Amino acid sequence: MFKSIRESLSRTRTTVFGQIASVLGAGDITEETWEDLEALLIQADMGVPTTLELVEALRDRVRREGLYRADQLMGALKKELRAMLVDPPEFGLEAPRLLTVVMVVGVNGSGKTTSIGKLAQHYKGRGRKVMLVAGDTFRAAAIEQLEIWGTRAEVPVIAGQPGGDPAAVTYDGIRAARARGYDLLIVDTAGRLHTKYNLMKELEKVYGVCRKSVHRAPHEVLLVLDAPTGQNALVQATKFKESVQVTGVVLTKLDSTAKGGMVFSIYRELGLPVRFIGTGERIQDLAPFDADQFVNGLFENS
Ligand SMILES: Nc1nc2c(ncn2[C@@H]2O[C@H](COP(=O)(O)OP(=O)(O)OP(=O)(O)O)[C@@H](O)[C@H]2O)c(=O)[nH]1
Ligand SMILES: [Mg+2]
Repeated sequence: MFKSIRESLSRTRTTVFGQIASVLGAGDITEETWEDLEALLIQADMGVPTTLELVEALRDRVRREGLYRADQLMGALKKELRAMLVDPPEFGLEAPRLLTVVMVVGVNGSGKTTSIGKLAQHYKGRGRKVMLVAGDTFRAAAIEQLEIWGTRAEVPVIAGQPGGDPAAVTYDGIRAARARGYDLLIVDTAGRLHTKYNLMKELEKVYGVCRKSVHRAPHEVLLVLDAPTGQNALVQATKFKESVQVTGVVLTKLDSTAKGGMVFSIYRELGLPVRFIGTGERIQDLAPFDADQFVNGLFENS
C-alpha cells in the first residue's frame, strides 16, 4: 500500500546522489575526487560537520584497504554511509502494550497532522486500534483538519474546544482510549515556533500528562522535520529536545526536495533515528525508514 523507500528517493537519486557516481568516474583517486565528493555531500544537505567526518572515515578506509581507483570508492562510500545510521533501539510503536501513547511535535507546517493521518492508516492496517487526540487547540482549523484525517483513516478523534487546554484534551484522550479498548493513541500538538517560551511550556504539560497517566508514556515522541528546511531543521530540533524527550524523527516532504543528506546529520548531530519518511500529501505517502534500503536507494540506477 505504501510507497517503497526506493520510489521515495527517485528525485534524490537522479539529482544529487546520482551525480556522485559520475564525479567519482573511472580514473585514480585524486585530491580533486575528494573535493568534488565533499561539495556534493554538502549540497545534498548532509551538513558540514557530518560531511567532514564522513570524508575522513572514507579516507581512512581507502588507506586501510589500499583502494586507488575512484570507482572503488562507491562501495566504500556506501559502507561508511550505512555505518553512520547506527541501528536505533526498538521502535516503541511496534511493541505490544495495553496502550501506546505517541506525541507528535514540530514547528508550524512541518507536516505533523498529515503524518498523523498517514500513521493512523499505517498502524490500523497492522491491526492496531488507533485513536487520535486533537492536542492542537491553538489554531482554529486544526481540530477540523485532524478530524478529516480521522475520517480518511477511519479512526476516532478525541477533541475539545478551540482555545482549550491541550493537556486536558490529552488526558481525555487517554481515558477514552482505555475505556474503549484502543491500544495506540497519537497526540497531535500545535505547531510552534521553537523560540516561543509559553508554547514550549504547554508542550511540556502535555508530555507530563502522558507520563503521569500511562506507564512509561509517552512511548515515542516523534519530531516532524520538513526536508526542504535543510540544516535549519537541526536548530529547531535542538530546541524541542530541550523541552521534551524526543525519540525519533519523521522526515517529511522528501518528494519536494532532492536533499536526502539530512538523514545523516539527523543521526550524527542529533543522535536521533529517522522512523518514517513522508513523500507526498496523500495518505499512502509514507515509508517506514530502513537504513539499508535508504543507503541503497540513494544510488541504485532507476
Ligand atoms: N509534498 C509534501 N507535502 C506534505 C508532506 N507532508 C505534509 N505536507 C503538506 O504540508 C502542509 C502542512 O502540513 P500539516 O500536516 O498541516 O502540518 P502541521 O505540522 O500539522 O502544521 P500546523 O498544524 O500548522 O503546525 C500541508 O499542505 C501538507 O499537505 C509531504 O511528505 N510531502
Ligand atoms: Mg497541524
